Amino acid sequence: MGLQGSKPEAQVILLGLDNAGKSTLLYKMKHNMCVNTVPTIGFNVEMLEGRKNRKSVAITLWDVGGQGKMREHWPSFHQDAAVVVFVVDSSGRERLEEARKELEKTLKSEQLRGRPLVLLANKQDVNGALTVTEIKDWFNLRKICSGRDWFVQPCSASTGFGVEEAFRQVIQMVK
Ligand code: G3D
Repeated sequence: MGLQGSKPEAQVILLGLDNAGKSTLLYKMKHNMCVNTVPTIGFNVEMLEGRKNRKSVAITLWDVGGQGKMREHWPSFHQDAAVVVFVVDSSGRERLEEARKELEKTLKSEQLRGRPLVLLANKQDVNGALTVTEIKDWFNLRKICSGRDWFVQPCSASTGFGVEEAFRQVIQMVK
């Protein structure tokens, strides 16, 4: 699946625990506006276009549901993914360990070997949200991302802070 035409195309998967803000981010990137979301059952998909080296790049962004049962299906989305985007609720310290385990498991997937990771430290608008440095340390990113490009982008899907930069990072990571 992809956009028609001669533009380079890439599949990007948007992963993260339920409630991390994946759907809100997807629609913020797409429409640059806030929408009310409902928990993702199955997946949402959007086709977006960005520019890299003055060329147009089309990406298909798959928002795979983060609820327990759906996580079993994440591997079926791995094969064609050019970039992995992992969304973290930076304000929800009590679920960080669960998120860390899921990210580690995802990065161990053979099909994702060497694929770049963009970690979105979402919900930065919430008081007390973890900073990028805290997130990098908590997730031990230098270690678990050895052998792949990675980047942490602070953002807020609610206010739009960092969302454009996040999208630009994703486009830059597409090979
Ligand atoms: P998911 O797709 O990862 O499951 P959603 O997550 O996009 O459905 O978002 C889960 C909840 O977090 C939603 O709130 C949404 O509005 C909120 N949210 C998403 N991003 C942000 C953010 O950057 N800041 C804040 N403060 N909230 C955010 P509800 O109340 O609708 O469940």
